[in-house]
Amino acid sequence: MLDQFVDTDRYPIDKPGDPAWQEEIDRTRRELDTVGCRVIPDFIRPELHESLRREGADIAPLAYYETEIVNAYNLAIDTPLPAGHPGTTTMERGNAFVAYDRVPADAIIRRLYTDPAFQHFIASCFGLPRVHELADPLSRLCLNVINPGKSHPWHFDTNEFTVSMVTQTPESGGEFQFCPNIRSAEAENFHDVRAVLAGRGEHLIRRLTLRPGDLQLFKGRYSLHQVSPVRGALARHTAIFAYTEQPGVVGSVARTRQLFGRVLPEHLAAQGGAVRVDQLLD
Ligand SMILES: O=C(O)CCC(=O)C(=O)O
Ligand SMILES: [Fe+2]
Repeated sequence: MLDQFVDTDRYPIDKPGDPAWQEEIDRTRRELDTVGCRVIPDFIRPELHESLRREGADIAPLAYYETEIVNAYNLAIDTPLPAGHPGTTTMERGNAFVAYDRVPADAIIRRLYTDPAFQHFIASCFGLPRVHELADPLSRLCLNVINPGKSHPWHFDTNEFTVSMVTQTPESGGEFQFCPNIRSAEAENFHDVRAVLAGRGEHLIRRLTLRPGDLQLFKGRYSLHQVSPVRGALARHTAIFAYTEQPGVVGSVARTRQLFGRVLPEHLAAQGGAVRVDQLLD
Protein backbone atom coordinates (compact mmCIF):
# COMPACT_ATOMS: atom_id res chain seq x y z
CA MET A 1 0.00 0.00 0.00
CA LEU A 2 2.86 2.34 0.89
CA ASP A 3 4.44 1.75 -2.51
CA GLN A 4 1.45 3.41 -4.16
CA PHE A 5 2.87 6.78 -3.21
CA VAL A 6 6.42 6.19 -1.92
CA ASP A 7 9.09 5.24 -4.44
CA THR A 8 10.00 2.02 -2.61
CA ASP A 9 12.45 0.96 -5.35
CA ARG A 10 14.53 3.99 -4.51
CA TYR A 11 13.62 4.07 -0.80
CA PRO A 12 12.72 0.51 0.35
CA ILE A 13 11.17 1.63 3.64
CA ASP A 14 8.84 -1.39 3.51
CA LYS A 15 11.84 -3.78 3.77
CA PRO A 16 13.44 -3.27 7.20
CA GLY A 17 16.87 -4.87 7.43
CA ASP A 18 17.39 -4.88 3.65
CA PRO A 19 20.87 -3.44 2.83
CA ALA A 20 19.30 -0.55 0.91
CA TRP A 21 16.99 0.16 3.88
CA GLN A 22 19.98 0.13 6.23
CA GLU A 23 21.88 2.44 3.90
CA GLU A 24 19.10 5.06 4.12
CA ILE A 25 19.02 4.74 7.91
CA ASP A 26 22.80 5.09 8.21
CA ARG A 27 22.89 8.10 5.91
CA THR A 28 20.02 9.78 7.76
CA ARG A 29 21.61 9.21 11.16
CA ARG A 30 24.91 10.57 9.91
CA GLU A 31 23.26 13.71 8.57
CA LEU A 32 21.16 14.19 11.71
CA ASP A 33 24.34 13.94 13.79
CA THR A 34 26.41 16.27 11.65
CA VAL A 35 24.01 18.74 10.00
CA GLY A 36 20.99 18.22 12.28
CA CYS A 37 18.69 17.54 9.35
CA ARG A 38 18.06 15.08 6.51
CA VAL A 39 16.04 15.75 3.39
CA ILE A 40 15.05 12.69 1.33
CA PRO A 41 14.31 14.00 -2.17
CA ASP A 42 11.23 12.84 -4.10
CA PHE A 43 10.13 10.57 -1.27
CA ILE A 44 6.63 10.79 -2.73
CA ARG A 45 6.52 9.62 -6.34
CA PRO A 46 6.77 12.66 -8.65
CA GLU A 47 3.58 11.65 -10.51
CA LEU A 48 1.67 12.18 -7.23
CA HIS A 49 3.08 15.62 -6.42
CA GLU A 50 0.06 17.33 -7.97
CA SER A 51 -2.37 15.20 -5.88
CA LEU A 52 -0.30 15.98 -2.81
CA ARG A 53 -0.48 19.70 -3.60
CA ARG A 54 -4.20 19.64 -4.33
CA GLU A 55 -5.09 17.68 -1.19
CA GLY A 56 -3.29 20.35 0.85
CA ALA A 57 -4.81 23.25 -1.11
CA ASP A 58 -8.31 21.77 -0.61
CA ILE A 59 -8.05 21.92 3.20
CA ALA A 60 -5.94 25.10 3.50
CA PRO A 61 -9.08 27.29 3.90
CA LEU A 62 -9.89 25.29 7.07
CA ALA A 63 -6.79 26.61 8.84
CA TYR A 64 -7.13 28.85 11.86
CA TYR A 65 -6.06 32.25 10.54
CA GLU A 66 -5.12 34.64 13.31
CA THR A 67 -1.85 36.55 13.37
CA GLU A 68 -0.36 36.34 16.85
CA ILE A 69 2.47 37.92 18.78
CA VAL A 70 4.62 35.07 20.08
CA ASN A 71 8.07 34.28 21.46
CA ALA A 72 10.42 31.47 20.46
CA TYR A 73 9.38 29.33 23.44
CA ASN A 74 5.64 29.63 22.96
CA LEU A 75 5.35 30.98 26.46
CA ALA A 76 2.43 33.34 27.09
CA ILE A 77 3.92 36.72 26.22
CA ASP A 78 3.02 38.19 29.64
CA THR A 79 5.12 35.50 31.39
CA PRO A 80 7.49 37.29 33.80
CA LEU A 81 11.06 36.70 32.58
CA PRO A 82 14.38 38.21 33.61
CA ALA A 83 15.67 41.11 31.48
CA GLY A 84 17.66 39.82 28.51
CA HIS A 85 15.95 36.41 28.48
CA PRO A 86 15.43 35.46 24.79
CA GLY A 87 11.77 34.72 25.61
CA THR A 88 11.23 38.49 25.95
CA THR A 89 11.78 38.89 22.17
CA THR A 90 8.38 38.91 20.47
CA MET A 91 7.58 38.18 16.82
CA GLU A 92 4.55 38.08 14.56
CA ARG A 93 3.44 34.53 13.73
CA GLY A 94 1.54 34.70 10.46
CA ASN A 95 1.23 31.02 9.61
CA ALA A 96 -1.97 29.06 10.16
CA PHE A 97 -2.55 25.39 10.92
CA VAL A 98 -5.14 22.96 9.60
CA ALA A 99 -5.72 20.53 12.49
CA TYR A 100 -5.57 16.74 12.29
CA ASP A 101 -9.33 16.43 12.63
CA ARG A 102 -9.70 18.34 9.31
CA VAL A 103 -7.32 16.11 7.31
CA PRO A 104 -9.31 13.50 5.35
CA ALA A 105 -8.51 9.88 6.24
CA ASP A 106 -7.58 9.09 2.63
CA ALA A 107 -5.19 12.04 2.17
CA ILE A 108 -1.66 10.92 1.18
CA ILE A 109 -0.14 12.71 4.18
CA ARG A 110 -2.48 10.95 6.62
CA ARG A 111 -1.96 7.50 5.11
CA LEU A 112 1.79 8.05 5.34
CA TYR A 113 1.68 9.40 8.91
CA THR A 114 -0.22 6.40 10.29
CA ASP A 115 1.60 3.71 8.28
CA PRO A 116 3.46 1.23 10.57
CA ALA A 117 6.32 0.65 8.09
CA PHE A 118 6.80 4.41 7.72
CA GLN A 119 6.77 4.85 11.52
CA HIS A 120 9.35 2.07 11.93
CA PHE A 121 11.54 3.73 9.29
CA ILE A 122 11.23 7.09 11.05
CA ALA A 123 12.04 5.56 14.46
CA SER A 124 15.13 3.85 13.03
CA CYS A 125 16.26 7.10 11.41
CA PHE A 126 16.18 8.76 14.83
CA GLY A 127 17.84 5.74 16.50
CA LEU A 128 14.73 4.88 18.52
CA PRO A 129 13.09 1.50 19.09
CA ARG A 130 9.77 3.04 18.07
CA VAL A 131 7.95 6.35 17.78
CA HIS A 132 4.48 7.23 18.96
CA GLU A 133 2.00 9.44 17.19
CA LEU A 134 1.69 12.64 19.19
CA ALA A 135 -1.31 12.04 21.46
CA ASP A 136 -2.57 15.54 20.66
CA PRO A 137 -5.86 15.28 18.72
CA LEU A 138 -5.20 18.55 16.84
CA SER A 139 -1.45 18.89 16.31
CA ARG A 140 -0.47 15.26 15.68
CA LEU A 141 -0.58 15.82 11.91
CA CYS A 142 -1.32 19.24 10.55
CA LEU A 143 -0.89 21.37 7.48
CA ASN A 144 1.12 24.52 8.01
CA VAL A 145 -0.19 27.28 5.72
CA ILE A 146 1.90 30.40 5.14
CA ASN A 147 0.12 32.88 2.94
CA PRO A 148 1.89 35.51 0.81
CA GLY A 149 3.41 38.22 3.01
CA LYS A 150 3.36 35.98 6.08
CA SER A 151 6.13 34.07 7.84
CA HIS A 152 6.59 31.48 10.56
CA PRO A 153 9.03 33.10 12.97
CA TRP A 154 11.82 31.55 15.05
CA HIS A 155 10.63 28.88 17.46
CA PHE A 156 11.26 25.52 19.09
CA ASP A 157 8.79 22.65 18.68
CA THR A 158 7.15 20.87 21.62
CA ASN A 159 7.84 17.47 20.08
CA GLU A 160 11.47 16.37 20.05
CA PHE A 161 11.62 14.95 16.53
CA THR A 162 10.06 16.60 13.56
CA VAL A 163 9.13 15.04 10.28
CA SER A 164 7.66 17.24 7.58
CA MET A 165 6.89 17.52 3.89
CA VAL A 166 6.26 20.60 1.81
CA THR A 167 3.19 20.04 -0.37
CA GLN A 168 3.09 23.42 -2.14
CA THR A 169 5.97 25.85 -2.65
CA PRO A 170 5.60 29.61 -3.03
CA GLU A 171 6.89 31.50 -6.06
CA SER A 172 9.67 32.90 -3.90
CA GLY A 173 10.63 33.31 -0.25
CA GLY A 174 9.33 30.80 2.26
CA GLU A 175 12.83 29.50 2.97
CA PHE A 176 13.32 27.04 5.81
CA GLN A 177 16.11 28.21 8.12
CA PHE A 178 17.39 26.40 11.20
CA CYS A 179 20.08 26.35 13.87
CA PRO A 180 21.06 22.70 14.37
CA ASN A 181 20.96 21.57 17.99
CA ILE A 182 21.25 25.10 19.34
CA ARG A 183 19.89 23.77 22.64
CA SER A 184 19.97 20.30 24.21
CA ALA A 185 17.92 18.50 26.84
CA GLU A 186 20.53 19.69 29.34
CA ALA A 187 21.16 23.28 28.26
CA GLU A 188 19.00 26.13 26.91
CA ASN A 189 22.02 28.03 25.46
CA PHE A 190 20.24 31.39 25.79
CA HIS A 191 23.36 33.19 24.60
CA ASP A 192 23.19 31.79 21.05
CA VAL A 193 19.38 31.87 20.90
CA ARG A 194 19.50 35.56 21.82
CA ALA A 195 22.06 36.18 19.06
CA VAL A 196 19.86 34.55 16.39
CA LEU A 197 16.74 36.44 17.52
CA ALA A 198 18.68 39.70 17.46
CA GLY A 199 19.95 39.07 13.92
CA ARG A 200 23.50 38.43 15.11
CA GLY A 201 23.47 34.66 14.59
CA GLU A 202 24.09 34.31 10.86
CA HIS A 203 26.96 31.85 11.53
CA LEU A 204 24.52 29.56 13.37
CA ILE A 205 21.86 29.45 10.62
CA ARG A 206 21.47 26.88 7.83
CA ARG A 207 19.09 27.35 4.89
CA LEU A 208 17.20 24.74 2.90
CA THR A 209 15.27 24.76 -0.34
CA LEU A 210 12.55 22.17 0.11
CA ARG A 211 10.47 20.81 -2.77
CA PRO A 212 7.02 19.15 -2.75
CA GLY A 213 7.26 15.45 -1.92
CA ASP A 214 10.67 15.70 -0.21
CA LEU A 215 10.66 14.19 3.28
CA GLN A 216 12.44 16.26 5.92
CA LEU A 217 13.64 14.92 9.29
CA PHE A 218 15.06 17.19 11.98
CA LYS A 219 15.11 17.82 15.70
CA GLY A 220 12.70 20.71 16.13
CA ARG A 221 12.75 20.68 19.93
CA TYR A 222 16.46 21.38 19.96
CA SER A 223 16.91 23.29 16.69
CA LEU A 224 15.54 26.83 16.59
CA HIS A 225 13.89 27.26 13.18
CA GLN A 226 11.78 29.58 11.05
CA VAL A 227 10.27 30.00 7.58
CA SER A 228 11.10 33.36 5.98
CA PRO A 229 8.31 35.55 4.48
CA VAL A 230 6.43 34.02 1.54
CA ARG A 231 6.42 36.11 -1.67
CA GLY A 232 4.33 35.89 -4.85
CA ALA A 233 0.77 34.68 -5.36
CA LEU A 234 1.01 31.15 -3.92
CA ALA A 235 0.91 30.09 -0.26
CA ARG A 236 3.46 27.66 1.16
CA HIS A 237 1.96 24.45 2.54
CA THR A 238 3.77 21.90 4.72
CA ALA A 239 2.52 18.70 6.31
CA ILE A 240 3.90 18.38 9.84
CA PHE A 241 4.07 14.77 11.05
CA ALA A 242 4.48 14.87 14.85
CA TYR A 243 5.89 11.78 16.57
CA THR A 244 7.29 11.40 20.08
CA GLU A 245 9.60 9.05 21.90
CA GLN A 246 7.23 8.73 24.85
CA PRO A 247 3.52 8.06 24.43
CA GLY A 248 0.87 10.46 25.72
CA VAL A 249 2.33 13.86 24.76
CA VAL A 250 -0.40 16.53 24.46
CA GLY A 251 0.10 20.26 23.81
CA SER A 252 -0.57 22.77 26.56
CA VAL A 253 -3.94 24.54 26.69
CA ALA A 254 -2.31 27.94 26.06
CA ARG A 255 -0.32 26.78 23.05
CA THR A 256 -3.19 24.82 21.54
CA ARG A 257 -5.42 27.91 21.71
CA GLN A 258 -2.67 29.94 20.02
CA LEU A 259 -2.31 27.45 17.18
CA PHE A 260 -5.85 26.27 16.52
CA GLY A 261 -8.13 28.80 18.23
CA ARG A 262 -9.78 25.97 20.19
CA VAL A 263 -8.97 23.19 22.66
CA LEU A 264 -10.48 19.74 23.13
CA PRO A 265 -11.21 17.84 26.35
CA GLU A 266 -7.91 15.93 25.93
CA HIS A 267 -5.98 19.22 26.33
CA LEU A 268 -7.83 20.19 29.49
CA ALA A 269 -7.34 16.70 30.94
CA ALA A 270 -3.60 16.80 30.26
CA GLN A 271 -3.20 20.23 31.90
CA GLY A 272 -1.00 19.86 34.97
CA GLY A 273 0.22 16.39 34.10
CA ALA A 274 1.86 17.13 30.74
CA VAL A 275 4.36 14.55 29.47
CA ARG A 276 7.72 15.90 28.28
CA VAL A 277 11.13 14.19 27.94
CA ASP A 278 12.98 17.01 29.71
CA GLN A 279 12.55 20.16 31.82
CA LEU A 280 12.97 22.64 28.93
CA LEU A 281 10.52 25.47 28.41
CA ASP A 282 7.75 24.73 25.92
O1 LIG B 1 6.43 24.70 7.60
C1 LIG B 1 7.57 24.34 7.89
O2 LIG B 1 8.39 23.93 7.07
C2 LIG B 1 8.00 24.40 9.32
C3 LIG B 1 6.85 24.32 10.26
C4 LIG B 1 7.23 24.32 11.69
O3 LIG B 1 8.31 24.63 12.05
C5 LIG B 1 6.24 23.93 12.69
O4 LIG B 1 5.08 23.71 12.32
O5 LIG B 1 6.56 23.82 13.86
FE1 LIG C 1 8.50 24.07 14.08
